Amino acid sequence: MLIKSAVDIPPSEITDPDLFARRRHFIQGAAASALASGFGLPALAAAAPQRGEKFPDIRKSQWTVDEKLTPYESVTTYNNFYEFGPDKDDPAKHAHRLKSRPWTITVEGEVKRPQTFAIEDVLKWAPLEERIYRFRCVEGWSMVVPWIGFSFSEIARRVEITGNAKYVEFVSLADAEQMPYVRVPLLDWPYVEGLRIDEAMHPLTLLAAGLYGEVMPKQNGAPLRLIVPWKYGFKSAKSIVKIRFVRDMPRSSWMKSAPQEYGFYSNVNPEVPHPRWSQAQERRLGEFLKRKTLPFNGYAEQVAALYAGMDLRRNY
Ligand SMILES: Nc1nc2c(c(=O)[nH]1)N[C@H]1C(S)=C(S)[C@@H](COP(=O)(O)O)O[C@H]1N2
Ligand SMILES: [Mo]
Repeated sequence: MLIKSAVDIPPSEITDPDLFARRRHFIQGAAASALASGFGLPALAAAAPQRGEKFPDIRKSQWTVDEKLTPYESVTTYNNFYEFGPDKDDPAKHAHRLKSRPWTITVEGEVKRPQTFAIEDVLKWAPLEERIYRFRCVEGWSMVVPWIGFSFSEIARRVEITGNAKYVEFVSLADAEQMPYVRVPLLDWPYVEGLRIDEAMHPLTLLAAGLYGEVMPKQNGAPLRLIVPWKYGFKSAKSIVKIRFVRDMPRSSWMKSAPQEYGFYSNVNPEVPHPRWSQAQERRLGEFLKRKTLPFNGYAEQVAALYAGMDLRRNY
């Protein structure tokens, strides 16, 4: 479907600017007509995004890389958050419409104590840590971000998962009143992603509530989003409202939109090209020269054992 394939072509890989322009025009036309009823196109974000509130008492973490940080400005203005539009600057322009308080997160499925938590309570589950992670988008750009959060595994203790919990499904908010592009079939909404239970329970898997010492900017997935640093960025679902522990492998929004391009695992792997471009290299936001992409995004030592015996070309 044209409207879907257009959004995930990395701008850097476009060789035919004319074709790109036509596709963009098509998307915008479709978006405009979908929006015509009821939802006025938002005015440009009033002023520069407000810097967020600081978290007190942030601990340092052992799960941190010693690399040059990507500037706050780049991390918060070059985003993928399709609920707010397909262009990199759409989230920073439109995400001010997101109401990140009050906010609840429902935890259900294969758990002894399904519950809906207020975000304020979720943030008390564990001490907040600063973790500097590499983050690699499937489109070929990457960044190094000081996230604030705690390991997802803390959640299991709260809800007592059963032995039937083999996978975890993460569901993002899909509210057309706040998110204009939820009226546009760019993806199958709500945005859904999934992990195998052992991937979810790995200490590197982070529930992030902030970055650069501050509450999460809305364009980066306020109030709480996932970060799975050894996988392509799309696994890291934003603005999570539901976490489901399930028996069967979830079908993510990206698997539904293009199964031949986006598999369930989506581990960063320089040796397995995306069907339309290589994954051997990446460009750090703000840098000119490309660098080599590392297996598991540089986290092989920590996570490769999770995939022992698996054919990672087939399980991409
Ligand atoms: N709900 C939701 N989550 C999402 C996305 C999205 O469009 N919607 N985009 C994904 C993709 S493709 C990437 S690369 C990262 C981008 O995170 P960032 O904007 O904080 O860099 O968010 C991921 N999580
Ligand atoms: Mo991405």
